[in-house]
Amino acid sequence: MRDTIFALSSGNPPAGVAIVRISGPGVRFGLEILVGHVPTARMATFCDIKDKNQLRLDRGLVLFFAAPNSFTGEDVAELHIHGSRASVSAVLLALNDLDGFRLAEPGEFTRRAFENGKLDLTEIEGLSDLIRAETESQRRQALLQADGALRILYEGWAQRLTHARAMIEAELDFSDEDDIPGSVSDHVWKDMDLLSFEIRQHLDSASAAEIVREGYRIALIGPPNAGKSSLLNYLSKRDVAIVSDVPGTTRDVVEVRLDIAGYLVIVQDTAGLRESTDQIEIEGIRRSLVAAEDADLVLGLRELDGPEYEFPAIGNQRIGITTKIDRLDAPFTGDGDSVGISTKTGAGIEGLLENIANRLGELAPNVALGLPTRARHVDLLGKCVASIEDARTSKLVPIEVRSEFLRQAANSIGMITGVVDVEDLLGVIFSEFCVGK
Ligand SMILES: Nc1nc2c(ncn2[C@@H]2O[C@H](COP(=O)(O)OP(=O)(O)OP(=O)(O)O)[C@@H](O)[C@H]2O)c(=O)[nH]1
Ligand SMILES: [Mg+2]
Repeated sequence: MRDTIFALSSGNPPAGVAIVRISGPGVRFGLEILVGHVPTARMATFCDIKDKNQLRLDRGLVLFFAAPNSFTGEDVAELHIHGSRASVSAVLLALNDLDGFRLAEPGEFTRRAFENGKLDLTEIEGLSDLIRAETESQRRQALLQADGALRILYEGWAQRLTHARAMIEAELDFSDEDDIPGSVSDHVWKDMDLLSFEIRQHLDSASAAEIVREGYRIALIGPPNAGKSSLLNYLSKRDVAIVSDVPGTTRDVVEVRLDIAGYLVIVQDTAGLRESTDQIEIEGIRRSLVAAEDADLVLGLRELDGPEYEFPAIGNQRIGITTKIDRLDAPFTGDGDSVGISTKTGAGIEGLLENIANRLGELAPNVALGLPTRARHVDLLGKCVASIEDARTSKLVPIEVRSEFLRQAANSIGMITGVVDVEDLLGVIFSEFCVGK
């Protein structure tokens, strides 16, 4: 018989309440021992919780979910106990004493849910993202995916591929007879053309999804003493990086995670760019350039009236910034199209943040849909499109071969949702979870 697994599913003690979750064939037996009976399914019941020697450990709400109507699809119980270290460990020890019970491995509850067909892989990934979400946009994207936005989309695509193959096979079977109109096959290939277009369009939004999930990367770039570290400290409201008037203060890339307009933004402070003979500084500068290369947005900082400076041509998008505008007696009126700021007075920084928020807002229309959030989705969808294109364009090969290409396309989608054998992937996906999920 399968083990019955248990774990603390809520956060680390101490807390007001802690939730211990139990799943498996031994749940009813465990409840008989711990609370003296199996409570009515889905009804919160206030109970004393005792160990197998009838020693009272705690009291709290107990919930029972009968299979298959539970998160895992097995019998499940939740014990809502006091969230102290001692209460939690007493209850976990008591559970461990029961025959066939053991502590769950990370992600094991979710794995059982997958094995029992409760969730597909994209929903599990959504759940994993939801548990880690730090910002509004991450929460929205993850919730959508956990609710099945991608599953429904991908299952629909897989069905169209299956349908197309069925039509092709039918044509094969009846090809001797003249009563299969050519328009059936026309219809099939038209739909495959459309499907390939839809998937490619969906793939176009992968970078927006990645920015939401992984964060929008901003690199602060510029000559020494431009005020890069001062800006990082100002934005993070902390003394994260060392600020000094010695040029070449920053060497390592220092990063902070901020929430701007509900998006996760990762701001990276970098070493000032200049010619140098110092080995450590040269390495720092190399890292600055890598950060700029990888950034979604580069802020090019230069101090007011500072020496002329030619920015290296790197980075996707860039905003030029003139710093230390507090040194002016008059308001900053502009220097080309650069934005003026001062970390001494805060001047111009509100406007800079709005500028960034607007750029992030341009991603938002996409984010309302289910997007491919992981490299493996993008990878497999790319393979799917390639197979559909092979099927569509290989007009000289036997129709069976074209049908086989469509089978491969459906297979790629099946690997995303997990209906096709993906044993080697499962370990990776479930290891993202903590114990108790
Ligand atoms: N007046 C004024 N001084 C500033 C401002 N921002 C930074 N400074 C000063 O400029 C000097 C350099 O600032 P940093 O933030 O260390 O400059 P950096 O670009 O990180 O320099 P490196 O790390 O050497 O590349 C420090 O003395 C800061 O106090 C500002 O807005 N106004
Ligand atoms: Mg610095």
